[in-house]
Amino acid sequence: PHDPFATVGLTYDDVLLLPGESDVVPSGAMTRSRVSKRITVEVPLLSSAMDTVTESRMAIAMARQGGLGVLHRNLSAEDQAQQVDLVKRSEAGMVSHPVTTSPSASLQQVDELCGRYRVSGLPVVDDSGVLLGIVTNRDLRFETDPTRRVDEVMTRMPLVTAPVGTDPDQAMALLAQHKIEKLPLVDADGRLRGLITVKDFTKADKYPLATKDEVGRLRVGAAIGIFEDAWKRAMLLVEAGVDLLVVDMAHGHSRAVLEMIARLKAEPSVAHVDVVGGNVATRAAAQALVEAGVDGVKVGVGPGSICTTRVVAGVGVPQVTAIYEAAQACAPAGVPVIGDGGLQYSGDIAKALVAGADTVMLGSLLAGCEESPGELVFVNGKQYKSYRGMGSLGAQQTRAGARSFSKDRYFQNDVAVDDDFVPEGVEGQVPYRGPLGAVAHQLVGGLRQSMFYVGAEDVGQLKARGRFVRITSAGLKESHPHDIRMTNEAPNYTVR
Ligand code: RVP
Repeated sequence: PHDPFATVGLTYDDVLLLPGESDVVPSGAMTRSRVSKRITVEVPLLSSAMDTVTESRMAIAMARQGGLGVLHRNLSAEDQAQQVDLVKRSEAGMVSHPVTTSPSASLQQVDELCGRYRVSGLPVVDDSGVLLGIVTNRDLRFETDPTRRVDEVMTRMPLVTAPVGTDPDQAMALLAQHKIEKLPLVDADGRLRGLITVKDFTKADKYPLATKDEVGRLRVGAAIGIFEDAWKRAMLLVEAGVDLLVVDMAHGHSRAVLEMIARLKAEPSVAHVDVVGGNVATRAAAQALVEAGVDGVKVGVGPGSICTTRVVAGVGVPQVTAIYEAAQACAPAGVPVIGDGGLQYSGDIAKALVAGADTVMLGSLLAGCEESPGELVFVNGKQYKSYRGMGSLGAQQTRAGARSFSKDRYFQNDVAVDDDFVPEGVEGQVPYRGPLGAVAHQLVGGLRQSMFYVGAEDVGQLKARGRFVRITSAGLKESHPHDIRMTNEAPNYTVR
């Protein structure tokens, strides 16, 4: 018979990891994991597809740190694809499709392009792609007239170039020998085929863990929906070079989501892109996504810090149980699980992995970073950044302003007026945290400490060896600093 009280739901604050015998030192712990079937990350952290968390700047920063950003979809498909493009061109061993300019362009246009792509110069090509010269900050430094033409100031051929296929060591030697910063790669007909820059080498040294594709470009994910425009959006994102599509709905266990996934997996032009589906919180839902052919399953119904689904609809599953249940369906099929939402502290990352997740997705923990969209606000002398749910009224209003191209994650795309909208999220602020690098350092450092305590050299061992102890509210109180007046917050601990 139907038993409505079948399971107990536990979340991060209900459990702790048991310490286990350990020969592992934190610095020796390996945090590599899988986001989806074909995408590996050195750091198992993803940034949420939210308009106060992930645009191109955050996605670039996340990939550099060894994680992955998932671009939000509260903007036009064209703008979202443009952000994919920005990430893919940002840094690489080699830029295969460098941004270029033409001899007749104005210096002002060059300046705008350089600013948009954060580059210091552009190769100049003719209509058929033949390299004519290069215009860099050296050529521009003493120019005062922005209307001058590129061909009046550019450094002309012959330039130092290299053939397609030049390896990084040879390229570096050429850059050093000629004391130049950019090395265009050309084919036998003199057409520009790529660009290698000094900056890319220094970045490679600076970000050894960076998440990169086969040709050395940073990886990026992007969220899409299920309504009419979603297919077109997906195709634009794929064209722009996206690595991961996330069919991102509040209720992933629905026919439209499963159909969208199956359709994407059947599309030849998407074959090289992994497709994640979500969000789900039960074993049956995860099983349905697996059967639809997903490369990854995103778990979380209601755990988010800004989410009100569990009180508005009374629906959800506490996140540790939700991850555990989903993993029961995903692990046997070799489909990675993303634990999305509800993480408050670095210790929650290891708890998610032990419960069955392969990576976690973070919103509130990253919204305060310099790289997240939005301005700093001052409140009583402290710095904050705004953070809001994608199901909040504010996010809905942004969406309504762009009604024609973006549809709702909460299945309310027909709602025209604010008064009719039933929000499932709130708007707020989080403390400013500075650059992602420092924040990620604390989060990954915490995970390494977890692995040390559990005695796990890598994520596989963490999953295999990790055991939970259930705690009570007295145990939770004991876990946090208590019975003192805190005089100094730590970089990884603030009172909420
Ligand atoms: P958190 O990290 O706890 O801030 O949660 C972030 C997650 O919350 C997102 O990745 C998303 O799955 C979910 N979310 C986003 N908007 C809303 C909402 O408005 N309810 N929820």
